[in-house]
Amino acid sequence: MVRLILVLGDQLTDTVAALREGDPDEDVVVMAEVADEAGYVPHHPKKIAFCFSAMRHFSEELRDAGWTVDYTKLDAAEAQKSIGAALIAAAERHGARDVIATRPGEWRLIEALEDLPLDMTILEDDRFVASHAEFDAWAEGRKELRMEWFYREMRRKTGLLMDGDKPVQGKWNFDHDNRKPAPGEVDFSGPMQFTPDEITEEVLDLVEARFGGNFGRLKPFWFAVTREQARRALTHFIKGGLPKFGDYQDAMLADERFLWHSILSMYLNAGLLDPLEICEAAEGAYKAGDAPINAVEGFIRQIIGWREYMRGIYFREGPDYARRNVLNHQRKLPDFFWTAETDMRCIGQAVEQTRDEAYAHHIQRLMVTGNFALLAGINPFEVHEWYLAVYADAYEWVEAPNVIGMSQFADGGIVGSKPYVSSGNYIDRMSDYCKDCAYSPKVKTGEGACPFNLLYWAFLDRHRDRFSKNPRMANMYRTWDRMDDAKRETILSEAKAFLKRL
Ligand code: FAD
Ligand code: DLZ
Ligand code: SF4
Repeated sequence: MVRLILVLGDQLTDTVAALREGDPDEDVVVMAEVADEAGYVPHHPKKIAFCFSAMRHFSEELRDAGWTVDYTKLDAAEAQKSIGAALIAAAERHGARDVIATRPGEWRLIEALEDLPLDMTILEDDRFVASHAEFDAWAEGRKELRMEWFYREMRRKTGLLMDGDKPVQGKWNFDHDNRKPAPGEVDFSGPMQFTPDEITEEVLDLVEARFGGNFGRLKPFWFAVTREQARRALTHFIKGGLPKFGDYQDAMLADERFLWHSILSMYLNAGLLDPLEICEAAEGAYKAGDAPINAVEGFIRQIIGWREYMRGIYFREGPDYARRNVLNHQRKLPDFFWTAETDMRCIGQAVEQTRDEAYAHHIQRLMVTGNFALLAGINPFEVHEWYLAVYADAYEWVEAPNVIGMSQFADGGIVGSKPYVSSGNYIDRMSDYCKDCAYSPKVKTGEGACPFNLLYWAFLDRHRDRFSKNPRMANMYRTWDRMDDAKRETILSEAKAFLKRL
């Protein structure tokens, strides 16, 4: 009897588990654009357009490869509201009961599939370096789940940048040579951009009509939407961006949105690229002498280290992870996260760029918007929903551990051993934002004081019980305690007044 093979919008890989299990001569692939997936958060229009266009292109590739594909467009008469409803309708159309799926990357959808009145087989998504069992075996019994130790296991497992059982050049991590402040000139043109074809144009019209009111600019739309295009974007980055990726990984410039970053996460997370093929391309550049070790090691660490580690944490911690809030932060997300209307230039710039590109790089996400939300005590679930909506690469398995764990410390320190907080000095050192800001990072209180400065000390003071014994934060508490009482009081009352105005 015919079986249905479910392929979701982030499972666009011809070797994804469900397709490997299926038989093109007998089975029917089900792909569906549905209102629930397009609307469970108000996704950025570019993210929806990317997803639908990549899905439509992939369905054509599957047909060319001999599969029967039952594809429903969002505006088709037979469109369904949810993936579950789409599967039930397809089961009726094809007289099927058995469904083979690859495990989705979000708990809500896993649970929805498990509840369906169909015979579901849900296979592990093995497009990752580590399986769930491998991650859990590594994590079991450890007091602290530090990414660096996990990363070394992944280096050994993949053999990337290894010299037998030793890391090449004798060191696992070359971060010491990285993270230089922003340079004056950027000699990389940024990500490869693609002109929309007919399929994408049709999607753009649909997205404009249905989701034009969501936060974010749909056009110009330049993303790759096929594996072949994503491969070209990869080659372009390896040649032009990778050599300086490490040096300027943490730098921020107002007029340079992409710097030497790869802008590959959306393709990787949707399945158009494979993590190992990206890492092997980077390692190849190192072996050919085209990129230095600090760049290549740093880049590979993000993928086989951080990315895999985040996924391990999400699935290990379970469905309640995104709701965690150990610091009991309850403030509402300020409107300027949606409007960019703020006199804090760093935030205005990060939000504007997010609105235009559905992209911001790691340090903008962590040390600008994330840092501010944490210092200001914004409810982490609201922060999580914002990040999930606005970035083209956002799926909960990778977004939640980055936001709830790394950025907001709402998991109590599973991902990070200390909160990522900083005053305005850090942003000033790593960017050119402050020189044109209404505030100054050098001013600590009173007229023109950078809000990050005020909020930073107020955060430490508010959470003294939790953090003052953390050896990595002891210095900051010593500095705070050395200030005279009057100065401390001024800082706290100005921070309070600022938060009241939010
Ligand atoms: P590059 O800087 O070129 O890095 C190369 C690759 O490494 C990325 O493509 C990505 O696949 C991987 N990578 C780097 N850092 C991480 C990380 N911390 N976790 C997982 N993968 C990583 N990444 C997402 O893919 N989806 C998200 O929803 C997401 N949300 C984030 C939210 C916050 C608050 C923070 C601090 C980080 C988040 N990240 C997320 C991680 C990181 O910011 C993005 O992966 C990166 O900015 C993507 O841009 P890029 O492709 O140019 O990456
Ligand atoms: C992100 C997204 C969007 C916007 N729309 C769809 C859709 O209509 N159909 C679909 O199959 N997938 C979509 N996706 C991707 C899913 O949300 C993603 O598969 C789950 O969140 C699990 O990671
Ligand atoms: Fe941001 Fe403060 Fe610098 Fe202004 S002065 S850009 S608010 S860090």
